[in-house]
Amino acid sequence: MKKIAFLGLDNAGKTSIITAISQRFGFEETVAKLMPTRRIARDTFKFLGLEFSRLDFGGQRIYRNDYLKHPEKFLSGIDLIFYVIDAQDFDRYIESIDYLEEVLLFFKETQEDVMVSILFHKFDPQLVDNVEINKRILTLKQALTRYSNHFDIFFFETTIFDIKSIMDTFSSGLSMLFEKIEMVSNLFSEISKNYNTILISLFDSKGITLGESYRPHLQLTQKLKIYEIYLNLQKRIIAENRTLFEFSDKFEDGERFSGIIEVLKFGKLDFYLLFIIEEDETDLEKTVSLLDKIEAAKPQMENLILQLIQ
Ligand SMILES: Nc1nc2c(ncn2[C@@H]2O[C@H](COP(=O)(O)OP(=O)(O)O)[C@@H](O)[C@H]2O)c(=O)[nH]1
Ligand SMILES: [Mg+2]
Repeated sequence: MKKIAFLGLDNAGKTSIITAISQRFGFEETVAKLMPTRRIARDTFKFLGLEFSRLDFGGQRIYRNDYLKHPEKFLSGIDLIFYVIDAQDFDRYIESIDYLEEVLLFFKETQEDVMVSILFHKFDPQLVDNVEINKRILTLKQALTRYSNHFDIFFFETTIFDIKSIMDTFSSGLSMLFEKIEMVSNLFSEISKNYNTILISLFDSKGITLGESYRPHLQLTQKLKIYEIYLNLQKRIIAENRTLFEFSDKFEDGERFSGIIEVLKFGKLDFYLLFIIEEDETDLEKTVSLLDKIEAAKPQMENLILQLIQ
């Protein structure tokens, strides 16, 4: 059993993030009704056949004091921390860093191995080009790099208004716990070279990415378009009990693409393979045969997944 902890001050957005991850569709209503978390909320989930315990540490000061007073009781055995900072709340940056520092001190002293993902959360879409918040986040990142001598630290910007930012962050964090997982992305970039690939990606049934390879310079709006398609397809595949779906669509600029989503079954575990390529408008036959060719790569992929499942 692996242990994952969501830590940070109260109101940072920890419970919202967990809710978004576990629901993925239509979580807005649940998030709007969230109450402050009392003490520690726990749930479990499975990834690659391995059981994970997910701990949501209520961030009120009284709880924080309690955790820090008995860290061996609360923090011991954690494999991965998602440390959530409310990026919009400049006034509490210092308080948040102080808390992180104390948490990390425990792991440093006990020499327990822990991975740390730091989330600059509430980085909402309308703030992406905001100079002030970008400057503040950058300063904070610079201050935080001093921990990288002792810990594997990774930074992410997230917002619940972009579910992809959350799922990508969660997937990256989890994949740090699986050494071999990067082989999936490596295989995909190899395969991509042979076709006019826009995206090859492998998800589990909860939407956690095992690996992906995008066409270089794919714009954010294009990525989001693809992600929206993927979410809808996954919903339909489940609702209609299908294992395969072919589709064709276009980006805002008119560029057309074709894709296929296929369910790969391993015992009780389902994985989703998404393959999207540029459409060759002069020769649609060619596009169709390309989609066939992904079949050729499947044995390799299945072999890889088998190695990853615990
Ligand atoms: N603007 C914005 N608000 C958010 C975001 N995520 C969470 N919130 C809000 O932040 C508040 C605190 O969220 P909650 O998940 O309870 O924080 P927690 O105390 O860390 O668990 C709630 O009002 C949420 O609706 C986000 O990405 N952007
Ligand atoms: Mg909470």
